[in-house]
Amino acid sequence: VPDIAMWGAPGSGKTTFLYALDIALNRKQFGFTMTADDDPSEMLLINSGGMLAGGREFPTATLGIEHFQWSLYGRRRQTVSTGGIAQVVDQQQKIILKLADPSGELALRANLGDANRKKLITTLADADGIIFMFDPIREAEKGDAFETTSGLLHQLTRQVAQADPDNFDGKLPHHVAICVTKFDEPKVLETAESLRLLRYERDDLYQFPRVDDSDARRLLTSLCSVSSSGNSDLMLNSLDQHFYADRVKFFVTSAVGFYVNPSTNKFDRDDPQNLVKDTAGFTRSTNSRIRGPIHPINIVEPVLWLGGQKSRR
Ligand SMILES: Nc1nc2c(ncn2[C@@H]2O[C@H](COP(=O)(O)OP(=O)(O)OP(=O)(O)O)[C@@H](O)[C@H]2O)c(=O)[nH]1
Ligand SMILES: [Mg+2]
Repeated sequence: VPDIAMWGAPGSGKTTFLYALDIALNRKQFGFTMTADDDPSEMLLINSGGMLAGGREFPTATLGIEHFQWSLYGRRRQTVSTGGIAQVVDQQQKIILKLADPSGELALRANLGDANRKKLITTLADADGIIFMFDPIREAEKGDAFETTSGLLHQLTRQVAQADPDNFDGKLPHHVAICVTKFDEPKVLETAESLRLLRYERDDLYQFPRVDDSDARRLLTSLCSVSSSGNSDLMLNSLDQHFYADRVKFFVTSAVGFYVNPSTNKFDRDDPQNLVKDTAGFTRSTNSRIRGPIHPINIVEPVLWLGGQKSRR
């Protein structure tokens, strides 16, 4: 069973991502249902729907590290080869999601001595998959993605190396889903548009724009070039250095998705944002609210991708 841990700056959208998972599974036919394996995970499932969809509120900032475990049950189309003949079959699949959701504060250098930081490093070191959240809004304003990433990578690498020095070859063994969050933000949408990366799916009722996974890295690179510190290209470089390229996949995501114009029941390019903010700038649960029904984008996909990888144990 692959263990998955999350990692990203404060306010990058980790907890909202988790809260949106169940709604995302219900919105689109992924063919998976989700059940909780313990009480806190069940509480999150019960509360998350009510909070995001009903109360239209964001979760509060995470303290320490929260651990959840869910099971996803479903069928997946898979190509199997029997006697050299490839066949597409529907296979029953169960994915156990063991997920750690840390406070982004632990990624900051100021909290190096925090006991939970040690725990975060251990959780990440032991995980098979990592969901890495890159918040383009925070990066444009604070520009600390490189600083927070590289410190953690150094500690993580040391821990993995020391745990198994004979087999360590300089790279981390994890699968990593690098998620650009807040795709619904006008700045991010505009950047994707100017790069001509927006795609529309023919069978999408709402005509939401999307960015293909194969273009996600390009968008991230471009968003990095407008970072306020000018250092975020270094972040991408250090991720490249520490992980195997064929174990990294990029996704462009949004937990709340775009606003649906009630009169047309479609995405409206002139009024896309599904968020109301009281304060300009990067956001906290207290100064932003969700505007309408949520339509998560690329929330299930990274989880299924990581969940489908083999555990190292
Ligand atoms: N535009 C947009 N904003 C989002 C989205 N998801 C989260 N946010 C904003 O980001 C804020 C922080 O989200 P959280 O999910 O709490 O972020 P976090 O990474 O868990 O933060 P910590 O627990 O403090 O590390 C929210 O209060 C929202 O204002 C999204 O999909 N789109
Ligand atoms: Mg959180």
